[in-house]
Amino acid sequence: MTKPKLTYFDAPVSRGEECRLALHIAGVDFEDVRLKFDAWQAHKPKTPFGALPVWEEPGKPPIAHSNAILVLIGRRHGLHPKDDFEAAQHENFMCYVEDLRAKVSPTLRIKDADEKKRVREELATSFLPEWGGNVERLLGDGPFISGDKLHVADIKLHMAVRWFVGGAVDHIPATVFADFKKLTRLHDAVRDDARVKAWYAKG
Ligand SMILES: N[C@@H](CCC(=O)N[C@@H](CS)C(=O)NCC(=O)O)C(=O)O
Repeated sequence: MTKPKLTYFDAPVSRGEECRLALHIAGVDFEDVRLKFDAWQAHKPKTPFGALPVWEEPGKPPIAHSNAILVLIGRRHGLHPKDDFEAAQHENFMCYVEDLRAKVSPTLRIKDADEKKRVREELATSFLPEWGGNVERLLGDGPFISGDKLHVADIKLHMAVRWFVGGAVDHIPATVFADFKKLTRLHDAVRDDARVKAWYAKG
């Protein structure tokens, strides 16, 4: 291995994509390893905790967990606050995105269509509005968590909102977070960042 490497599934989503975006914005030259889903079971035992993303640097042990990877990138490249308290505020948002994923991701594996609809509709009327409201109350004048500077935690919140705004999650309305103006503004500000646009323009 001659340069650092991020391994995730071959899809521009979730925990892997937020790490790729952070690395791109930070200007890190990294190997973007995209694992096909059918290669996962063979690869899983080679990862630290049986999950992706995984970050590797020459001569160092691998790092797992998206938040650990994001904070490492953020600290090194000015995308995570230097002040300890402000950093913890950012990390509480990052952990809260993981709470959201822990609620919604298991519904991807529900096989029964009626049960999936029931569970997702319940999330759409209870957990998700509560989640959005809690984030909204903690956001300030924006557009990002710490004003006009984008950090890794903003990327993470953006990815959480982006999951739903396209309407790709059946039974969860694309408008589930629309009432939360600050959260929507943050999502849009990350989407419209020139570096983020450049990442998607690469194709
Ligand atoms: N807390 C971990 C969760 C990692 C995780 O569950 N990753 C999913 C993909 S987003 C995964 O590897 N799923 C496959 C599996 O668990 O077998 C993180 O933030 O990275």
